[in-house]
Amino acid sequence: MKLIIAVVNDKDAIPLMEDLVESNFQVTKLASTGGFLREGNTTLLIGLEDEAVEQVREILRKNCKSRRKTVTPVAPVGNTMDVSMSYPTEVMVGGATVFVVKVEKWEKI
Ligand code: 2BA
Repeated sequence: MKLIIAVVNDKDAIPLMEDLVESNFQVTKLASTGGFLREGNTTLLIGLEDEAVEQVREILRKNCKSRRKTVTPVAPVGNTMDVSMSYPTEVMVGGATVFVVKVEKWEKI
């Protein structure tokens, strides 16, 4: 038994969940926030049998796209705290960040 924890882009979450449910997987959607961009993303919890992990990884690959995102952190300039300057940089976000975790016990009470 495994638990897949997948952090995905909000835009990919709905079609991805539809695909998972159509394929008879159970999924829980959590609203989450990335620590670096401080933007909303979606975390999915998928409990499944070991032999189904590859099928879910394939569904994730099919539905989750990488996207370029421009970040503009604000850096202080000189010694003054109130003057700042922005340095836009580009980061590549996703497709999906996927953790596959061993589940010791799974029960519905
Ligand atoms: P964020 O933390 O908002 O990160 C968004 C993207 O910014 C990352 O994309 C990566 O390209 C870049 N990035 C993150 N930290 C960085 C840093 N210290 N310096 C430079 N660039 C950095 P992804 O790697 O595709 O991650 C997408 C989202 O997945 C993350 O959003 C975070 O919510 C989650 N995530 C990724 N790795 C994780 C991990 N090891 N543990 C927990 N969550 C993770």
